[in-house]
Amino acid sequence: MGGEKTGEKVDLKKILEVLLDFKGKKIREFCQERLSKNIDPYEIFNELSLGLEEIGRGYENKEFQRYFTSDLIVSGKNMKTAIEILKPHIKKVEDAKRKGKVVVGTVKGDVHDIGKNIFAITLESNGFEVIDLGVDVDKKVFVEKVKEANADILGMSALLTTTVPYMEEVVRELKKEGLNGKVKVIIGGRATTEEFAKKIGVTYGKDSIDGLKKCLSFVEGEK
Ligand code: B12
Repeated sequence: MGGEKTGEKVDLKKILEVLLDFKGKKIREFCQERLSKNIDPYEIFNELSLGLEEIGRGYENKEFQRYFTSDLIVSGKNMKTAIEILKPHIKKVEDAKRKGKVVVGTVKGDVHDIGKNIFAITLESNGFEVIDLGVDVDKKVFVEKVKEANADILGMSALLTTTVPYMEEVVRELKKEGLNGKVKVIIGGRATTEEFAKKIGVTYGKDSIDGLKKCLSFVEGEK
């Protein structure tokens, strides 16, 4: 997908410096520099995500807390800038006959949307029409939009262990509204697991590329 890998790795220290720059200048320079080296935008997302993981770990470690909520905010904001810069460089599939409609959103109580946005861009670049409901989405809204758009697929994201169970409520609501089987459901986000997906009878996407593959298999299965 996209450009070549040069094999050159950036070190974590540099990535952290870029993500934690509250002026937001370093992230622009970083993205431009990596793009000029013909590095695939997905590879750049992955590099930056390693930094987010590290910040998450340093935040979680209460005994020796290295990062704080302000760091989560700054790194989140910089990652969103990176998405804006990298989005136009993601290769679009040219034979993109419309593959299907996907409603996506982060579930109620959860405002993390970086991964969900990457997933949405991945789908769009590969011929899907995406209706993005944003974050903190209520089950009624998910169901209403799926119906309104006559969507083929519903994609839900969650990054908090406390918001994952809400996905089951959405699935129940879909069943209640007679949409069971009519719309395929895929879940993802750091706090979700394959086991949980199985338990609630939906599909799991480990990352945006795996999610894309599964969405393609849903619509191809229908033809
Ligand atoms: C940035 C960040 C924030 C930012 C979010 C900004 C934004 N616009 O998203 C802000 C500051 C808002 C934030 C707030 C909070 N955060 Co926060 N945050 C993070 C951080 C550092 C990075 C998250 C991220 O974007 N990762 C990168 C993306 C690319 O990864 P991803 O979302 O998993 O997505 C990939 C895949 O999972 C997949 N994917 C994602 N969604 C979907 C959907 C589908 C359908 C598919 C197929 C695939 C898919 O594709 C993506 C790319 O491949 C993480 C640490 C971490 N390690 O993740 C903590 C983290 C998620 N946050 C955490 C916490 C605790 C909080 C707060 C409660 C902190 C507080 N005290 O206020 C609040 C909660 C707010 C709320 N109600 O939601 C914890 C959660 C712990 C837990 N077990 O629940 C984490 C893990 C940090 C930690 N280690 O403690 N946070």
